[in-house]
Amino acid sequence: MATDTLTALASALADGSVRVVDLTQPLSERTPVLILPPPFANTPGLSREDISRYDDRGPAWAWTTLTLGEHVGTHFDAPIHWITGRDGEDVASAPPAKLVAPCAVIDKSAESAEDPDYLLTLADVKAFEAEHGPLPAGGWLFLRTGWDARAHDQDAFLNNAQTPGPDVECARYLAEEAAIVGFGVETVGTDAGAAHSFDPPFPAHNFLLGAGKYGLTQLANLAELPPTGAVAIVAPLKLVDGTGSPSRVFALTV
Ligand code: 23J
Ligand code: MN
Repeated sequence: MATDTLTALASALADGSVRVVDLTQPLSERTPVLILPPPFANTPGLSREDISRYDDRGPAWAWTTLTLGEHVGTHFDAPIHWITGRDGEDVASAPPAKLVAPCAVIDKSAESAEDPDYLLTLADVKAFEAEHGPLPAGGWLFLRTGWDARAHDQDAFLNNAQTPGPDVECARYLAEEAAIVGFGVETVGTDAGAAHSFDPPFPAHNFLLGAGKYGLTQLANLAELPPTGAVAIVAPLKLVDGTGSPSRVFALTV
């Protein structure tokens, strides 16, 4: 029976009736990076240095050394990223079965275009659940805001820290009551740009990571997914003691 399911999936992938959508932003020196206000330290983006480039240092091969923060580009937040989750999982400990899981997509792109500080509320999530059923048990909630269209440009993407995200009550619900394993966004962080001044600060990080759940940022192409029914494949590096990791993220959708 399970074999038939996989055979059917393989056929559907081959004939295109199930599509693979790439939810990953390109990772390069130009990938936008979070900027926290003083006095906080900031992460480097990506930089590269040649080890050799078909030259004296290696005549037939090119390879480079990467420098980048764990939290750069499309990336995964592990529970130990936040002090509330410090006794939880590092990136390497996240079980694969939680990384390949159903995803629901809540679309607040119109609201976010109208108001870049748009806050996702508990009422928004309840309305979504009333229409589409409960958020997927053991799955992901992805917030669509249209922010992926800005990801080619650091200034447009950070937007002077005016970016959408969940409010405190919504973050608490997603962490403590919804049966999801994680929350993913198109913006630079799972929290809104204004969330440093919330109580508690950065509630999505505080509550979700504190509950042992995951974050996922800088997603692309959520517009191609239905509100429910897609399956996410989230692939961070198996980085021992990692607090986060750049990740390749796909979705399977009909
Ligand atoms: C550290 C502090 C605040 C934030 C973040 C990191 C992130 O967005 C992140 O990538 O985890 S908001
Ligand atoms: Mn992060």
